[in-house]
Order: sequence, then structure tokens, then C-alpha cells
Amino acid sequence: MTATDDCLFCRIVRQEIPATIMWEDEHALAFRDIEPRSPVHILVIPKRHFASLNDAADAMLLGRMLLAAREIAEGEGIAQSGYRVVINTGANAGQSVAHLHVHLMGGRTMTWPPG
Ligand code: DGP
Repeated sequence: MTATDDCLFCRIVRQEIPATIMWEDEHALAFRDIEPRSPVHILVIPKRHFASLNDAADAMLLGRMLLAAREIAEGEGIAQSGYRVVINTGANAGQSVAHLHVHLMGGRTMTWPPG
């Protein structure tokens, strides 16, 4: 069994687990977070498995994911009110799924710094 066989987000990429897909291209996929912490809470992930940001060196892919977050924010109507993009990386940051993902969050006022 490889790292991707039992990876939750790889399984979403393979459509083995249902998700509300918001956007997709050849290399990345965006879907609604199952436990939304804000009115808009969407995850953008690479289709290829990287355990975290520590493991991804593809600048084109990472840039595309950020641009996708901006595009989706525009589509969700939160580009002007404001939104946050977050990549939790590792234990101290609270990363709970070991497949790189960008949180796109908006639709409410947020505090800084995060807890
Ligand atoms: P993090 O804590 O940064 O690793 O964020 C993981 C997020 O993934 C968390 O906000 C909840 C979300 N999540 C976990 N399992 C699923 C799932 O099966 N489907 C969807 N859509 N989101 C999930």
C-alpha cells in the first residue's frame, strides 16, 4: 500500500469519497470543507500527493493553487469583503490531513493572530 492509497484527499481526487467540488483543473481540485469554520470554507489541493507544504517544490503548481483560491473567492463573492488563505503545516499548526491543502475562508470578520 502506498502513501496515497489510504490518503483521504487522494481518495477524494479519485472520487472514491464524495465531496462538493467547486473548481478543478488538470493539477488541482477545490471542494467545500466538511467542517466549515466560516460561511465560505473551501480547500484547494494538488491532485498529486504531497504530505504538506514541506514536501512540495513545484512553484507553478503552488502558484496555480493560490490563483485558484483567488478565482474561487471572486466566484463566492468574498473578494471585496475579504478572505483568508491558510496552509496549516505540521503538528504545531494543527494540520490534521497529511495531504497539502490551502484553506480559503471568508464570509465573516476574522481575528488576528489565529489561535
Ligand atoms: P487541517 O486541519 O489544516 O489539516 O484541515 C483539514 C480540513 O479537512 C479540516 O478543516 C476538515 C477537512 N476535512 C477532513 N475530512 C474531510 C472530508 O472527508 N471531506 C471534506 N470535504 N473535508 C474534510
